[in-house]
Amino acid sequence: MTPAQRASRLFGERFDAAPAAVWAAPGRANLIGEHTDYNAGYVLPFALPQVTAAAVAPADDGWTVCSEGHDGTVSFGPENLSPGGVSDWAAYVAGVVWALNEAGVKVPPARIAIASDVPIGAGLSSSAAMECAVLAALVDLGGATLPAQYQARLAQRAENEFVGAPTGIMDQSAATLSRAGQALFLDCRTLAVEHIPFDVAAAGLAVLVVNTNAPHRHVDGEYADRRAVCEASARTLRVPALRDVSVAGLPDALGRLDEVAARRVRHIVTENQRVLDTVKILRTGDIAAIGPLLTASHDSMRDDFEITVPEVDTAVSAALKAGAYGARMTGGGFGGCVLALVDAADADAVASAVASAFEAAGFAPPDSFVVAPSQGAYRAL
Ligand code: GAF
Repeated sequence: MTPAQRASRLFGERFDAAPAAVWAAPGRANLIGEHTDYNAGYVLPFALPQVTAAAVAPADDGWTVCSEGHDGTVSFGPENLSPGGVSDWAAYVAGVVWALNEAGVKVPPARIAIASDVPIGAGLSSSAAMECAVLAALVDLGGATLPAQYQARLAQRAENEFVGAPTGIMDQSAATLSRAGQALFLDCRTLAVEHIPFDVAAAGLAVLVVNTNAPHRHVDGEYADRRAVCEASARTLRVPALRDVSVAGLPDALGRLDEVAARRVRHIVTENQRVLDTVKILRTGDIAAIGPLLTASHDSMRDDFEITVPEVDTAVSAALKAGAYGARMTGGGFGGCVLALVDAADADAVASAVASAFEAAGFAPPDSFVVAPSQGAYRAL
């Protein structure tokens, strides 16, 4: 059963009624452009086939939500709609209701059931998938129409201001705006979007995602720290954001920063350039040729931005050794997933090579799966 069908079934079980609509929104992998979004830079994510589905129907008052894997239901009303008013997983749902209210979009009282096949806590944006599915479902239920980019912005507000995670706009944009067979080239300053052909299967290639299953270590604090260092560095350099430092201007900029800040800034500036270079190559149709840029991005995250962990580095090295064109950690870091660009025929062999390397290193086994670039939020039922 798809997550949409499971959400619909769960709705029936918990609320003894049928949903009025079911919406789905995908997790994402980021092809390249890490930690550049909150520096007003460039990102190039694509949507995963794995989605979170939200089944909804009107209610008399307030909001009642349930989710697969969690007993019972959680209810909240207008009195709970301030940051901290709802905790745990239901905060992502309440945050969406809050963000819509804040934007003056009337949200109908509703019952909501959620099911997902996006791995949780793996750096594949399960939270953005939930926010975007719930948001699209509630907007639909209320009979409103909101531009997709605005929906992404409101979902980000839910995450930033209600849940309290200081993330950028990439994940909610990918969950909302992506198209099948394409990567989403997003300028995080102007929010200009371009869909870049990325039909790996048609090119005889595959994107292998390796979930390292490495326990996330201090993710929230480390993410906030990286963001704070980037913003402080932009102030020192007297630019609005690190996006405004060019590769040519980098040597001068680095000389004005302390050693750690200099490395953080070098990652952001070179990573923005790598996104632009990747887009340029993808436009030629030679997908395999982006491999070295993916690997260079990983090296930069490992050495300069320092957001990788041994499991992630091991997965990248093993994938490259087994013949991947390029490999890198994807997402915020400190655990999570690696993506490797491989010949489709080699995907299983690369996955086995990574598993063997994990065993040799004494790590818990990883989970590997091939993903196709998929579409953003859609009405599923
Ligand atoms: C997380 C955040 F949510 C994104 O906004 C982005 O900063 C990413 O980490 C790193 O590129 O997924």
